[in-house]
Amino acid sequence: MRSGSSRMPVTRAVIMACLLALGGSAYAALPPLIPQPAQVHVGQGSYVVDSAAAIHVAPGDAAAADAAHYLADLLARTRGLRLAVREDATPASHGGIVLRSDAHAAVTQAEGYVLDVDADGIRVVSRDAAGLFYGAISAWQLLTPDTAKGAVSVPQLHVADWPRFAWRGLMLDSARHFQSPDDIKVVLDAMAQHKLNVFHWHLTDDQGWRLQIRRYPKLTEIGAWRKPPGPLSESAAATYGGYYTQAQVRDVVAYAAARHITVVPEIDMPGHAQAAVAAYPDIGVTGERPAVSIDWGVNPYLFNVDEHTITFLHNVLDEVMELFPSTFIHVGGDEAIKDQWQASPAVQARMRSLGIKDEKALQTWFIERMGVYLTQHGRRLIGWDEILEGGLPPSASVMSWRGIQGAIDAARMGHDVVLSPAPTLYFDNLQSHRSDEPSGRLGVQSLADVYKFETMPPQIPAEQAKHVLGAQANVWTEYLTAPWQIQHAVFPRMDALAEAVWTPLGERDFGRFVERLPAQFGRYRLLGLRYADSAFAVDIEGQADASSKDKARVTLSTQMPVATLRYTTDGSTPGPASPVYRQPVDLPLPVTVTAIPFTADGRPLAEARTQRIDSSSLASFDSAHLAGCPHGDLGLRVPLLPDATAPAPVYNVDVMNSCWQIRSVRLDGIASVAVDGAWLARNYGLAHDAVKVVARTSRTENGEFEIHLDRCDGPLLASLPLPGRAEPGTPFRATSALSAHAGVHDLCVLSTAPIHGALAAPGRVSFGARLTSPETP
Ligand code: TNX
Repeated sequence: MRSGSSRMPVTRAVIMACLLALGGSAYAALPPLIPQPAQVHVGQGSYVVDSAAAIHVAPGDAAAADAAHYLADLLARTRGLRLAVREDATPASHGGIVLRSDAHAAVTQAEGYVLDVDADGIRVVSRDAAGLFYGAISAWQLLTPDTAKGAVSVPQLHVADWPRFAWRGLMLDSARHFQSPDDIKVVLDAMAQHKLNVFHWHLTDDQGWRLQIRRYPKLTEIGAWRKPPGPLSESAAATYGGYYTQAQVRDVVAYAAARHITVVPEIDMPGHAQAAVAAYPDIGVTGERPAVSIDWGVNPYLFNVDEHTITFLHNVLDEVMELFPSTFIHVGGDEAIKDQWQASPAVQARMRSLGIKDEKALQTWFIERMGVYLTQHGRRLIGWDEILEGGLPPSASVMSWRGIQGAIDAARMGHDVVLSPAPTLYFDNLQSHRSDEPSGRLGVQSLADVYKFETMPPQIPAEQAKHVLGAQANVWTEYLTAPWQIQHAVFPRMDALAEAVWTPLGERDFGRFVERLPAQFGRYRLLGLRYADSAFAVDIEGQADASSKDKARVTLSTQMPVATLRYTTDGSTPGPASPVYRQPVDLPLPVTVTAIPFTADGRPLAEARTQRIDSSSLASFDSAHLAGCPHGDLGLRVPLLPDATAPAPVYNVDVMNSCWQIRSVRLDGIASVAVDGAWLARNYGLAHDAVKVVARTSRTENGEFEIHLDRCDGPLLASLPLPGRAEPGTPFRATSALSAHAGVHDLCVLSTAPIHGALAAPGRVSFGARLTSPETP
């Protein structure tokens, strides 16, 4: 259907008016495209697409047909627009949407495209299939500026777009927790919709071998299953695991390819090998058969360095290469502590006979045996930056994760590199301190932190810049146990990542990015993706009033600045007429505060959050307020059991130091404390760091929670003996009287429980008047 601004028939004008009322042209100034294209020029007038429009492709233009069908399907699912895909001899003469492969398209860069919207319709042209696909994705975004259904008006515009980097990736760890092929496909679709093109699939680790290898069936018969810690650990039903059959892998690889995504498999070696060694002890160093690990972190099991093991791994790589057409094959190389190699006379003898000076150099030799093998088969090896340590294997490309130094060093030496530095691009990090944030690492990496990431390290000289292939985010899944948690961790930080790898540096602008986000959030809702609204969700904090027990000072805040916060105090959902929050308000108790953040044009940016504030909630502190102590380095938010998938409960722990701080507690009138806590599994491989775990002397059999005034070495206010150490996953409540103090104080909670066996963690600390009636949250 055509419509120019000048020749719009009356019925169209009516539709347009409705669209305007619905916010259909809200983006006239800022097309809702993520990632922001290289060039956008918005013109005058608009074009309306309704269900009478078709998507036109030339006969024989397979790339256009593929992109057209993907677009048609997306539009049907999200906008309710069912557009026919038509093969027309002369598609350029039609209105509607035209997709066309064109060797002379004005954008010459690989994966680039040109998109025009004018009075005649929407046209996308590209020199390659990926570009056409990305143009179709941009068209979809232009047609979904909001969550309304049906006809949509698109402003006239011209887009010329191409990616800044060739490697635009996401790594997913399917070893620590397993995702079904359907869950993986959800991730692949979302990647494609963000113009990301490399899916790095972490398929093997200490906790599971997830890839069927025909020649070595025990890798999955044994290596894909583990016995989780917890009350049911002895029952067969508690076995955790899963693996991908070769047929499923082919299906996933084809699904990705249809979306212009390359799947880069990772077979981790020589460390993170425990599941493989559990399946075939003869490829391990000690000859003993370990269990498939249930401990996250660093485990000691390495592959052997004898020819038998090298051949075994070459045979595995044969099947890997058969399944994955990717040029790059990832062989891990990370976190391989060398204890087993050092302790083994056979490995030491082999090292000497090879003339290799130490175990780091032995790892280089080991990796290079894989690199040469892959090169012989026309592939390229990539590994984590530890492969630099013993001298960089000549054939290797480097994925740098321990900051960016590995990338700088390797690029200077002329090797290709991909950046995925921790902590910024580690999406297992929480994105806010909110108590409704699910499990993950406690080092918060907000949406803004990810947006600030710059892929090209300035230390890399211009002539070596070509070695920076791009960047990826890594989704490690120790604490992301279910697909919804992966989605929460990935969206919307994937939007920030997409701009880091696609958008020209000069076009990146966080403020304008945030303005384009509401439309993207709408698409997430239409697609049923469980995105995080953490950056905008309202924190509702009550502060006890010193002079009166009957009121509290309530502060509303958000991580990102937002145009308007509206709130209610009667339990209703805030709307356009609700009070606007400007500064902390004193409210009579009890009160239920509900708040929603809005954009300048009145669109909600987050789900409503509600908080009941009364005298007991003012004296009760949950995971948002139980911060770790200085110098603890392994801060985590964990579920009750390592494989639990429920959103709650979660517990903040620091595996290295069982210490928590609570800020600004009013102690006037407080005479008791209750801690709702749990015994958690201590399933962490700490390797050489195990000696650094802080141990404290306990006074009672199971240890206690000690509460100290002001500082962790301050006066002891209360000591709460911990109940009998049951199985991990057991919640408990510990209570105690508390010595009287006045005023507002910081408090420190210490656990004196033994550092072996289950780990005690507080989930909520509540203060009350008398011990006989500890306040319940
Ligand atoms: C380090 S990053 C690892 C992984 C963990 C990750 C997060 C890297 C190459 N190795 O084994 O999953 O930290 O805990």
